[in-house]
Amino acid sequence: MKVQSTTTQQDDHFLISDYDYKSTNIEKNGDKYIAKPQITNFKFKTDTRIPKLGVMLVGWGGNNGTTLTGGILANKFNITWNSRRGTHQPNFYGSLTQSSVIKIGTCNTEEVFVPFKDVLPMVNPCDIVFGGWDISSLNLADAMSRAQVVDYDLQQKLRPYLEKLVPLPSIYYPDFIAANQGDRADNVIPGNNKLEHLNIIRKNIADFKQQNNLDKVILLWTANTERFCVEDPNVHGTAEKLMKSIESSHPEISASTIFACAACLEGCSFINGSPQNTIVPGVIELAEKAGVFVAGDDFKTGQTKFKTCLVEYLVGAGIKPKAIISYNHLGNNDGKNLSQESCFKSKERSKKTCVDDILESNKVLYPTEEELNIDHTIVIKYCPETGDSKKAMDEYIAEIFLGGRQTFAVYNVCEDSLLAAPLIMDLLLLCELFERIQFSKDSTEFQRFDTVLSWLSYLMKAPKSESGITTINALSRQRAMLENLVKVCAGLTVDDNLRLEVRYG
Ligand code: NAI
Ligand code: DG6
Repeated sequence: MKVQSTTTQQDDHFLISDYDYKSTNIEKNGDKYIAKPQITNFKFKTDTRIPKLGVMLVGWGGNNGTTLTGGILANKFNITWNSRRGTHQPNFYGSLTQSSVIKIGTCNTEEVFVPFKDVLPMVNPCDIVFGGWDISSLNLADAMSRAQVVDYDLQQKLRPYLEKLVPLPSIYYPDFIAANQGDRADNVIPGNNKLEHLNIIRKNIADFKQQNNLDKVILLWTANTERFCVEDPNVHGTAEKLMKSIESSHPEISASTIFACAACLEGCSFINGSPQNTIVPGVIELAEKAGVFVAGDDFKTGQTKFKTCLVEYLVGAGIKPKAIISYNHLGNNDGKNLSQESCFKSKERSKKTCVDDILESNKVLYPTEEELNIDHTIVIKYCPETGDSKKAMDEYIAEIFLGGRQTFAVYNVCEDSLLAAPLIMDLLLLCELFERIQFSKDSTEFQRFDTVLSWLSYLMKAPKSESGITTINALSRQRAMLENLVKVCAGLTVDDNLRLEVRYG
């Protein structure tokens, strides 16, 4: 795709687009709103050179880590396999960047769509070099068998590639994850000195980058859900305090926070795929200083994606959700870890806060704080026999016209990691792309996006936002935000769905 426009310039290295952003400033005058439309000029500069990208996964030997690595290798080497349903070709279904499309315009009256990945130059997932850590020493072939996610025939075909991949020893603070994980922790960096741990992880990152001749590395936590650390401004509040707390091996510094700090100190962006409060203010300050991004928290894969879609639809239709009861049962290692109350609490929070802003936006349905406090219940049960095939059952009870009730009962079954792996890939590819984009507002100097990369909120259950920026959870708004950003950077028109060119030529 090539954009021909007076507002877009391209040379060998950069694509610069000029965009007049239309917004509306609202002033309150007593009980009246005064709306003042305004236009602000933005320029977006995208470095079109595609780097050699390395990714280090924390929890590489888990269900997500093995499914992602094996799935990408299957695509890279076009490995086909057989199951009782026949012969399968590898694909990237479930990946926003690889398997979804964006409308770029109209040809006569026909709408034209292209793959998301073709709007701006992006890394090909098959070119990513993977590495990482796990507290379990199994090589990735054995770890994939343990995970029981991928069809047996594909596991066998991937074995020669995966058995050479062995996770690095990791740091293990048993107090932060469930006690039932202790029996797999046979690949652990010894000692209790958190500063030494940080330095070892930093060296691992530097070695990985150098040995694989990489332009950049991104770290992503896909290890077990930790309990929340007890956040304290004196311990976690600034970069300096955080480093001091690491030096003194403070008990409330989690393993995930050590990895986040190591990433920042090595100049790598860090993504938190679990719900715990890894990205404390001190980490954000470290990231800011290093000029890298942090993003989180907790991958938004199935049940929550649906929830933020259905609740957006109901509230958008003027229907009032009054209760959401979400059950899950699953039998994989994630479920085993979440069977401990402290870890469940972290997950409960991210699964529960995901509709708050959608409800809060509608003061017709929810005029008071009390009414916003709907009956939203989260239950997770560990049932080993179900393996990675997670069952999610939700009942949504809403109030309709004249005091009537509308109830939806939703049953969702799938391999959790077959949804998570393509989503993880998207997080990595988009994070890398956003490292190459700069913007300038009203002809000021070009700058990078804010340190906390809330552009990725479509992929997160509890999206972390820059301070002062409200979080958006509604799925269609999150997707529109991402789609419009890449379109604007490419010099394309943002679609407001009026379709005037189709209606009136
Ligand atoms: P898993 O339990 O199969 O994998 C986690 C891996 O992390 C294990 O291999 C474990 O040995 C390792 N680990 C634990 N502590 C570690 C440490 N300190 N350093 C290095 N490795 C460590 O779990 P799964 O299914 O892969 O999920 C991973 C994370 O992603 C969990 O926190 C889960 O809640 C979260 N998540 C998963 C989703 C999914 O659909 N699979 C969706 C949303 C979030
Ligand atoms: C229990 O629900 C296990 C969790 O790890 C979830 O399966 C995972 O976070 C995915 O959740 P969701 O709501 O995005 O499908």
